[in-house]
Amino acid sequence: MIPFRNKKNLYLVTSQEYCLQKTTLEVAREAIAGGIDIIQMREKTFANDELIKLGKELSTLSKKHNIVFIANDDPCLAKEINADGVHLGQSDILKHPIYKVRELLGKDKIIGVSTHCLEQVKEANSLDIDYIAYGPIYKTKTKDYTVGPEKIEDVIKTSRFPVVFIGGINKENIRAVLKRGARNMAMIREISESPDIKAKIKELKEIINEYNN
Ligand code: TZP
Ligand code: MG
Repeated sequence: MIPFRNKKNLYLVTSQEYCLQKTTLEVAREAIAGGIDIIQMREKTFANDELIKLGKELSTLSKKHNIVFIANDDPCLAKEINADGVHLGQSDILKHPIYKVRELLGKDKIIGVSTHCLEQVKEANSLDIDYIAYGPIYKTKTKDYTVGPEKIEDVIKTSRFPVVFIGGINKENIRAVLKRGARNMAMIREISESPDIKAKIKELKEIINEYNN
């Protein structure tokens, strides 16, 4: 298992759709200036050549600033752009069995898997992966259901991996997630739609740092 570099991580999931007037690359640059810890490229509308181009740019940028960079959905893309790892959903791991992904990427890369219930959290414990995501905690634009914050403590206790919480998290509700023990938080809109991304990241990290260990 490759641990995250930090104990608490603010994790930006990119989406050009929610970048308002900016490009994903510009949003990523501002997020890095604000102190983001992890960036995942998740661009559902991009063609493969666009993913490779942006992916290589984000990969180079992330390495320069010592940020963890993860590609979404596709282990081969992750390898091609030299990402630090790949994030896979429940349907992706049917197409790409984890042992094959591990074989392709090697032991020094990060593999993350999405979970949406305690059963999937338990199943993930038997996989050769490095972290899980759990959500959507609150209402979000990319999913038509929520799992709520109620099981956060159980998910953390059950998982042998670090857990990243995702889905509708913003500066108004983040304390409810932190109060239940969450320390890794992923967001699209709260960061990408902010008119001052650098300030937003600082503000979110200050709130996260109000909570110990
Ligand atoms: N997986 C679960 S919720 C979500 C993904 C990719 C979207 C999170 O976006 P936002 O804008 O932070 O709710
Ligand atoms: Mg996926």
